[in-house]
Amino acid sequence: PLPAAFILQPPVFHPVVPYVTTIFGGLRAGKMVMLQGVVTRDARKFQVDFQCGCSLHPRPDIAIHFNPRFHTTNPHVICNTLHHGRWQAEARWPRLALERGDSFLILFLFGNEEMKVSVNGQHFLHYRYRLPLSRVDTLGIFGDILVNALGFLNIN
Ligand code: 9QG
Repeated sequence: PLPAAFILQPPVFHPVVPYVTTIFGGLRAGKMVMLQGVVTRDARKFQVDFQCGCSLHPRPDIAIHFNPRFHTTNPHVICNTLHHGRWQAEARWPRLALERGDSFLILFLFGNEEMKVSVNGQHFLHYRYRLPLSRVDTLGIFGDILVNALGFLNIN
């Protein structure tokens, strides 16, 4: 049989948001998720959730919630973890590398201990895992963006 690294997940073009998909084989160190899209002109916020399953009730754990917010006086980005229905302590980045109406390429790169995020080719943040990465098998994209392309890559 082929090693897992050879099993590729096809990219998705122009998925309608909200969009939820299975991550084939789940997440593990060395995987990367690429999101290319546009922030809507009147955006309030959007979120990319790396979820542990896709049940609606109860809500699944969210290992990593990446949440740019545009509607406050100081636009910012929150990352957090939802565990047993409870949000943990928010990690907050005061500067947003994105504005309403911007096109973007966001790369989520998964390492052993943390996820790194780059926005338009610039490192933006890293978020240390609070739940095991191996529990993540679902990606959810919600909120005020248009998605042009969503890709899944192995970088090792
Ligand atoms: O507000 O913050 C992240 O810490 C909450 C939001 C929640 C998260 C959370 O209401 O919103 O961003 O998925 C959610 O529940 C979204 C919509 C203290």
